[in-house]
Amino acid sequence: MPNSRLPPFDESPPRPEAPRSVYRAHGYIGQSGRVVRPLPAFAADAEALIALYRWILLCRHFDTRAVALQRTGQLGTYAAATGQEAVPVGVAHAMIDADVLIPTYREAIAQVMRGARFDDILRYWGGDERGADYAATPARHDFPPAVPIASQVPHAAGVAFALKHGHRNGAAVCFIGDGGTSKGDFHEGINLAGAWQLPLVVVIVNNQWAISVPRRAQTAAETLAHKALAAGIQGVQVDGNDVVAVREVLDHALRAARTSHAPCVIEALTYRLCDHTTADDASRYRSDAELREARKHDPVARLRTHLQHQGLLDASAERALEADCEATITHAVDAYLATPSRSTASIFEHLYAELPAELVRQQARLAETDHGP
Ligand SMILES: Cc1ncc(C[n+]2csc(CCOP(=O)(O)OP(=O)(O)O)c2C)c(N)n1
Repeated sequence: MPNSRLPPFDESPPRPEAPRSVYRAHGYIGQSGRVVRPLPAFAADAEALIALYRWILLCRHFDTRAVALQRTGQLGTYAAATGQEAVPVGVAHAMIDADVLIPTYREAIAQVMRGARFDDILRYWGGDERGADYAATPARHDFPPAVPIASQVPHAAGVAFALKHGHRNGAAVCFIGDGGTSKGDFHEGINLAGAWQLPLVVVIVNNQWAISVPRRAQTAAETLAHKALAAGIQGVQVDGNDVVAVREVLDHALRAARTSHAPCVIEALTYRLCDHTTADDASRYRSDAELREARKHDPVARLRTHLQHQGLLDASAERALEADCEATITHAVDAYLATPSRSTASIFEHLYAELPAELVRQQARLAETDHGP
């Protein structure tokens, strides 16, 4: 018996013709810091460019301090973004409040740009759940970092579904690493976005390494953006060390997602200049020569050189900016270190609205044996 409640196939929503190839987005600021193509309108504004530079610089300062805190036993572990800062900064800069950010463990700066605080991020990595409880919007309606690899992509498709069917003018923006695109969850999430035409933008941060596994050993796909084609959605490659290009590509993708629910996969080409996390030693699997070569593409140096060439950043302005970043991060570190620790029992507080029986048992057992911090 056919199920009369299911619509006949020809009533499914019309879909745009599926893309047949990926496209490579234009670059704007070349490796030498010179403009290689007229800048898009937003970047013609000197203040906007300086603001982007400040975020990129803040990210680098924060990472340096967070790693130092871990090395001195004051932070659990940490995943720095050194070398790939232009991706999260360009992405978050293009987002509007109605969008929803679904980050991994390496996009702290994007979270901060959306209202999380640096001291929240430190609390999170220090093992304190309060570090994922952001007070300010839009960070408050965003997701906390996903540590399981790729599980966030189906979640993001669900967010995009809710945005579309709740008639909200926003898109879901999901980050994933190059290694994460080998996982089934990635394909499942983008497949759903294509089938249901969801306002989902997936940003693949291709930093070339999944811990010790290089991109070339990970997949035979020509580019990671090509993986979008199997889902019937557009794949785009962009120079992830050119913050203007990242910002511009995201702006287009987000507008299309918000206005016509067109999903998109964007592969941002960049490089992780640091260890995978503070628990890693990248020199065990990566050559010095490769690292030296990658340093020539450093996004911080590229934007700084560009600003200097344009006469937008002289030595004293740069010193002031560096001092400002250092003071901001010091303030956050002080707030983190001054946070009173919580009782061990608090580990039960943020998991469930109602604790399952087994956890109730464990909680009672802890109460019998725990004699305070
Ligand atoms: C489901 C799952 N499997 C394995 C791991 C262990 N793990 C942590 S990071 C990582 C590699 C991730 O590489 P990539 O996706 O390229 O992201 P990157 O860390 O380079 O930003 C792995 C396998 C995990 N966190 N989750």
